[in-house]
Amino acid sequence: MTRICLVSGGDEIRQRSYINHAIYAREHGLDYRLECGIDPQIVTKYDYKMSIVRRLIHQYDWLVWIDDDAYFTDFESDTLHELVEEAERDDQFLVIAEGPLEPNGFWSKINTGVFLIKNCPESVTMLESMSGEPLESIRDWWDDEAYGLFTNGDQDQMWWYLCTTGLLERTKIVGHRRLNSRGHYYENSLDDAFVMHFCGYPDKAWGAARFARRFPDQIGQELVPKHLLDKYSVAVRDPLGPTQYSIRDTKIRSIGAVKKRLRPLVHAWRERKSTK
Ligand SMILES: [Mn+2]
Repeated sequence: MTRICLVSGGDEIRQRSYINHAIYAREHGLDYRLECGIDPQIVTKYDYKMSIVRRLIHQYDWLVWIDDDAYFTDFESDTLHELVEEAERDDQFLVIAEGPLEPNGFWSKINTGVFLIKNCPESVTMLESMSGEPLESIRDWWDDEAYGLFTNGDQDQMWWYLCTTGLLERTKIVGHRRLNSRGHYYENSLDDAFVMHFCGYPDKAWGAARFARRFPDQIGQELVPKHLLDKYSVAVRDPLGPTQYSIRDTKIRSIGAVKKRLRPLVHAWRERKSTK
């Protein structure tokens, strides 16, 4: 049997997404780990993730990384097993989603918030090499038009590594709905996509609560169907109470409104600066 582990973590426990992740893993027969990624070789905040993956890869056949700000929304779907099977069949060592267009215009070729990686020599070499590559030299190589947003982290390092080693050919890049999507792509149903990733949210607990309110009677702030919370004896639910939620909501909305008003000024300033 293929040993698959779902893993998340970082340098601090920020979100209650571990409830969501642990339940998905139990429902689909995956091992699950929440890990602390402290390590001697950390340069950016994203490196905690890569240090965890580097350390665990040897212990499983496949690792599935999921950020702490990404939540499963379709608990029926067995997408992770399906993707491992497809990748094995097609001799691919990495499965990752495109970075879909965000409301602010950002996009990227891949998004490292969720990915599946096989325990094989190519992966081990990639994990060792990519994090050691200075971001300044990757920035020089980067083509904004072709690759999209430069994020100053592991995502750029991975894209650079895949492109410059030819390993892109052995990578499966799937559509965002299949592995790693965003709130504005959900319409009426929690199975409009497999995973909701709260990329770029100023307050992720507020983001999860706000998303859950779009699906009342189906999910709470853990983004897990109620019958599964019951099944796995989850006692603490919806930690952000209605009062706290509305305080944060008002604060975030007013900051958002100010930013929106300032945006044209910032753009004009940037343009003036770049033409100098
Ligand atoms: Mn993330």
